[in-house]
Amino acid sequence: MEPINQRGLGKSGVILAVLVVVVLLISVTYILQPKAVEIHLSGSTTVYPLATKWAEEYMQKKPNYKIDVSGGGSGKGISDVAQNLVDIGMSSRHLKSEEFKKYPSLIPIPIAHDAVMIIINSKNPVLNTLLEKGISRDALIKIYVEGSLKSWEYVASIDLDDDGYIDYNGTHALNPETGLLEYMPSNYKLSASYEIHPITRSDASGTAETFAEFLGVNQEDLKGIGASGNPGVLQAVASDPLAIGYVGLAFAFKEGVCAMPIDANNNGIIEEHERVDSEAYVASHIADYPISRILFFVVNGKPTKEVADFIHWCLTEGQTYVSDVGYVSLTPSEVEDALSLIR
Ligand SMILES: [Ca+2]
Ligand SMILES: [Ca+2]
Repeated sequence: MEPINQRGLGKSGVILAVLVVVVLLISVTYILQPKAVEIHLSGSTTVYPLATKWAEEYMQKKPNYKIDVSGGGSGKGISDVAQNLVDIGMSSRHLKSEEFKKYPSLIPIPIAHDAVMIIINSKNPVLNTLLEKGISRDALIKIYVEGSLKSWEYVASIDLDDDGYIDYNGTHALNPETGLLEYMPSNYKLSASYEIHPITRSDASGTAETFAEFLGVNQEDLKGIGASGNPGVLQAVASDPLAIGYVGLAFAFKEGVCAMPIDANNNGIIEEHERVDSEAYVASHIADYPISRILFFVVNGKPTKEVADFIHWCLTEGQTYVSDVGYVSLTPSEVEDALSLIR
């Protein structure tokens, strides 16, 4: 007689053994596999392209990391990290004293250098003169803060319409013969073809704060048409021949726009440190360039080991990618100082 029962037991025994082996294999694979790590960043649109590049490179090295980078401006990055909504806030400006007071556990870690650049449309009616003469800090104050200087004709000091006056705004013009600003007739109309269209940032922006500080004011004092993020300003300037805007170095040498030198000391001459020949030129003169700044990662207290490892990599191996994205890497001693903040 066939031992049916025994054979049946034998079969289930084999199945059980196979199951045990499968479960063991799965557990071993699971234990050996590095655990999945998620890191979230948000904030400065200036830092965004650099952080995105770092995230891509790091995730290639460590496939168990998922690093997610979003924009929103420096203000958002700082408040996000302060509320633990993200692991790292990105900022293109120093923390304000009121932010330190409100969130004393925030630690800003320098990650790279950047410059704030003035850009104009490459079809500006007086492009060549502007690129040669640059724009003075005083003129930028009149355009962005006082709102009194409204004509490209005046910035270039060229009487484009040959009416004997260099247009300044609707009621004033510079008489080239007397060199004085004169009241114009009330019906005097500024030529629409020379009217300056200043573009400013509509989001809480480190770029805007840095630019405003250079002009001696705060971001909210800047006049102009609002655009969101560096990409928004770039797009607005590239699509309007009469526009002027300010962006981070990585956004200044793009299709449709030209970087304009700033006569920061108002002496009528564009000196070596004020020139903006190319991205590489500005990068190599960053210490003397009139509007340069440091970019930051901001953490809330000592970061976790995984977040600290990522930041450590950004500050060491990652520095080689900084110039790829258009910024300037830290000096070795700056790297040392930054590393000490996460140890
Ligand atoms: Ca004129
Ligand atoms: Ca100068």
